[in-house]
Amino acid sequence: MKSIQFIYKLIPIILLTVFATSCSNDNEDDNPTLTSEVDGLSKIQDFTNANHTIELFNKNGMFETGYNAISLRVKDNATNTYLENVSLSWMPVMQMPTMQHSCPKSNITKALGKNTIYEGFIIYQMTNADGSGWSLTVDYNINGEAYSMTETIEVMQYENQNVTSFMGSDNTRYILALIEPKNPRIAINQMKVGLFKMENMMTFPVVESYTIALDPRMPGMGNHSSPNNTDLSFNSTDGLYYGDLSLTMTGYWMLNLKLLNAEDEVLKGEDVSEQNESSSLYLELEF
Ligand SMILES: [Cu+2]
Repeated sequence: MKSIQFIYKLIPIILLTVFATSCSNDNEDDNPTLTSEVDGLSKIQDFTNANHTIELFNKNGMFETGYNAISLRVKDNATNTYLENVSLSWMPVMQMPTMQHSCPKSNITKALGKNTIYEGFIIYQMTNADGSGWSLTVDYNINGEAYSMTETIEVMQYENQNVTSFMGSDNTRYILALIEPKNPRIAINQMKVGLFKMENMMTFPVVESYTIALDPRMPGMGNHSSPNNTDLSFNSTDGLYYGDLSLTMTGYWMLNLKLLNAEDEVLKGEDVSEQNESSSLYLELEF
């Protein structure tokens, strides 16, 4: 009797093992634990040289203008294994008719709780209509040995203005990008924004300790606002700006903004009023 009970208890474990094994066999990778580290992510592109393949992933499987959270892993082509001790950095470059420039980007760090996944973000402030213009260089170091790969990438134009590049009254060029809400709801949403200044064509450091005043409006509905919004303030932990965004209904919202420096001087943007429908500094959101 006891042994039969034992077998019954074992059945779900046996089924689970068979299921998990058959699942991983369907996958191109032999090791099921490595495969699971990219669950929920879609491949954007592979960068390949004789030694390694760098695999780039995000949620949508493509680069778009605005904020891109990106996951990477590095495969040793000879052993077909993913490497756990790589230091990586990257440099996106857009080739324009008369010059080239980069864009805001983070460092690349090991993803929390993962063995083979590295992550960071890139904020593409523009692209060509056909997605062309950008290349990405990834420099990486394995056991003291330096490598580099450069590939052409495709950056598609996102449908709404989720990033904006503008000149402040202080003669500094800034880039402002919407990061959250990713999935807006009828509620008070956490709004998260990245603010960078264009120090030169290739360098875009984080701007600290400014304030971003927020006035969301629905232009299609008498330009009404919403209650309980808060201005965005700087968070020194992650270098991004946070505030409350109140969305009272679905549809198209214009997030009117004003950028104020640490001395509370307005660098860009205007108040919305009866006479002035919108700010010259804004982001868009539709849900
Ligand atoms: Cu450009």
